[in-house]
Amino acid sequence: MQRYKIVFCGGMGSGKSQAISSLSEIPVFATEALNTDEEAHSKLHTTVGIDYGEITIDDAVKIGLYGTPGQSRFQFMWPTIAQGALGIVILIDHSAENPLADLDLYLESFVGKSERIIVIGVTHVDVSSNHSFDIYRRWLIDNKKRYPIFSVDARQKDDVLLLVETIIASLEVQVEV
Ligand SMILES: Nc1nc2c(ncn2[C@@H]2O[C@H](COP(=O)(O)OP(=O)(O)OP(=O)(O)O)[C@@H](O)[C@H]2O)c(=O)[nH]1
Ligand SMILES: [Mg+2]
Repeated sequence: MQRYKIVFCGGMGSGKSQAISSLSEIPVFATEALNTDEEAHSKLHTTVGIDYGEITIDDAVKIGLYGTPGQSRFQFMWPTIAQGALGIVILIDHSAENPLADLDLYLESFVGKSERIIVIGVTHVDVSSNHSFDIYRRWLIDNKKRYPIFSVDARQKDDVLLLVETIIASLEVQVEV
C-alpha cells in the first residue's frame, strides 16, 4: 500500500475542514474552536490546529488528508503542516472580497522549493459574487503559472475526490516520464 500526504490550505471559510470531512473514510480528527474573529469570517467555528482524515483509492493508495488553520495568526504553522506533502490543494472562496489576493498568498506560501503538486479548487461559486470564474484562468496566464483549477463544492465528496485524484494522476505522469 502506497501512502501519501495531501495538505488542504486556503482562507478562513474556504472549506478545508468541510472538504476533509466530505472525503474521509475515518472519523476526522478536528481541532475546531469557537470563532472569535468575526471580522475575518462570520462562521461559528474555526480550525485552531490541524484536521486529519484518510481516504483509500483503488485499494492501493492510502492518502492522509491534512487541513491547515485558515486564520492568518496561525500562518507560522503552515510550513510545518506542509512538510513532506506530495500535493497541496489550495481552496479559494469565490465569494471572498479579494479571491485573487488569496490565491497569490497561498501559492506564495505553499508552492515551496520541492516538487509539490498543486491543484486549485474554487469553492462557493454558487454564492453570489462580484467576480466571474474567468478571473482565475486569466490571472494564472498573466502570472505565467500553470496549475489545474476546478470549480468545486467542498460539501460534495466527488468534487473533493477530483482534486485529490488530479494530484495522484500528476504523480503517475511524473513517474512515467
Ligand atoms: N454554499 C457553499 N458552501 C460551501 C461550499 N464549500 C463549503 N461550503 C461551506 O462553507 C463552510 C466552510 O467552513 P469550513 O470547512 O469550516 O472552512 P475552513 O476552510 O476549514 O475554515 P477555517 O478552519 O476557519 O480556516 C462550511 O459551512 C461548508 O459547508 C460551496 O461551494 N458552497
Ligand atoms: Mg477548518
